[in-house]
Amino acid sequence: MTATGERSFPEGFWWGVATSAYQIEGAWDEDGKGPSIWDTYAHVPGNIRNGDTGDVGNDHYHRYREDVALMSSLGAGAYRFSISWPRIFPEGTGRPNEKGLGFYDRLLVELLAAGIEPFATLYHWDLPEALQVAHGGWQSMNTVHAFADYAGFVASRFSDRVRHFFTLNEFHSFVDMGHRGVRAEVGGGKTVRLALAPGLELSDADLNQVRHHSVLAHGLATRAIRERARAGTKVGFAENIGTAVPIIDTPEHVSAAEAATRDLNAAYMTVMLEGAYPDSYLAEAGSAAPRFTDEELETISTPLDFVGINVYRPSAYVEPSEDSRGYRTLPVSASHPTMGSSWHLLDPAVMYWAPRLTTSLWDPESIFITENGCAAADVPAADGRVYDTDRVMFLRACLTELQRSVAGGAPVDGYFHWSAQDNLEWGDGFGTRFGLVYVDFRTLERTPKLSADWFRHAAQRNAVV
Ligand code: GBH
Repeated sequence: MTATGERSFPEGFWWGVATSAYQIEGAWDEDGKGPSIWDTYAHVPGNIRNGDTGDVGNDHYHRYREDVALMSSLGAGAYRFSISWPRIFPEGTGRPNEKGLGFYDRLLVELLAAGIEPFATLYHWDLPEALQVAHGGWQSMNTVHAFADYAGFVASRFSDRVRHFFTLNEFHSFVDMGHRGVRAEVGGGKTVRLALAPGLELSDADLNQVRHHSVLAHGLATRAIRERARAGTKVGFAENIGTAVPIIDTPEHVSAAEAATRDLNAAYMTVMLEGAYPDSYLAEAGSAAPRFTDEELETISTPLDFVGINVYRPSAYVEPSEDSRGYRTLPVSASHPTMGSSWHLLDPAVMYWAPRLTTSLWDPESIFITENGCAAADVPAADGRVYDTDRVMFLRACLTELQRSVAGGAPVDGYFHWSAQDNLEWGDGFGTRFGLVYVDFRTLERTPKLSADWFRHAAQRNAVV
């Protein structure tokens, strides 16, 4: 079938689904788990829509067997999940909690028996509350060192079964949204304000220092994992890359998009992959610039086995300009379409440009699309099925663009759909659904959606279908 051949992915391409601990596990205070900053944040009325919390979540902690079976039925060959730090170290440091480790042991048994490759994220935002209280969380180097110790310990325990570890998920999100609040542009000059736990409002200088601590934590953790894991264990990060999409595919416009993408990611991907903060970032920060040493920059840019990028939307549209930056950011049209989340500007082309620009800017050995997906107003129809035609449209369009990027030479080795099932969408609560599988949060019954059929066919044929 020629049509399929032209639209296929390289042999060995991973088709996966993704989740995170706080969003699905529930069992928030079971088996010795300590509270995380998300438990504390969610328990304050007003922080999460409808007063939803992750206390029970999807009850994945008890239903993981059914959930792995569901992933199998989706044709997933890989699963990206996160490990809850306060389940392993209830206070953030100290003695490991064997019961918490036992949960991930059981999950891994189930995944490996199903032939699903586990990819583990070590930090998906659920910082042990004890570290927030004692040290101000990521404001302190104590947390940075505690994270590296935890990462090395987890790798020593699980690297006989887990071959890929992601250090931290979405630096820009948990740092900027958690310590200041971020405004995302959604067209027509409108913005939406986004916040995450711990819900702080730091000064510029303090925020820049937290940013620096987060990338330093990544570098130290990478080294700790390499020291303590089995030889051959692969390490990288997962970042929600800020992507500048060029309007036209010409060398001049692409150069402008490269310069803008490098600036958009200055405090995170750029410093991790280049080992230096861009001059423009430091100049703009002025006296609020982070304090750092050359040795820290070297740690932050420890060579990686792969780069993980979460790709949802363009951060900006740009065109070339004569000024020193080399690009101009364009306003977004008031009628630009969005998907089911307030911030989710729709443009499938970002799935072409994010891997292409990552490759031309930083030339990584390997790239994973660690997240991509959309929220939709999923409602079971009279026949019990969920007809998420908009998610199918989104998936097909994004994977068409990804296939084009890979065919053009971007070294992408896998795609993880966010999410395996509906779950607690942070401040948006359970009402904002990202799953391929519908979850009734009253009964916790799971039902695959129409998009699950699409995903299964694509995964089985290793092609856009
Ligand atoms: C990811 O967040 C998270 O990793 C995951 O836990 C979450 O459930 C999922 O995606 C769906 O939201 O990009 O210019 O709008 C990514 C979502 C990234 C959305 C940062 C808001 C703000 C800046 N967020 N984004 S912009």
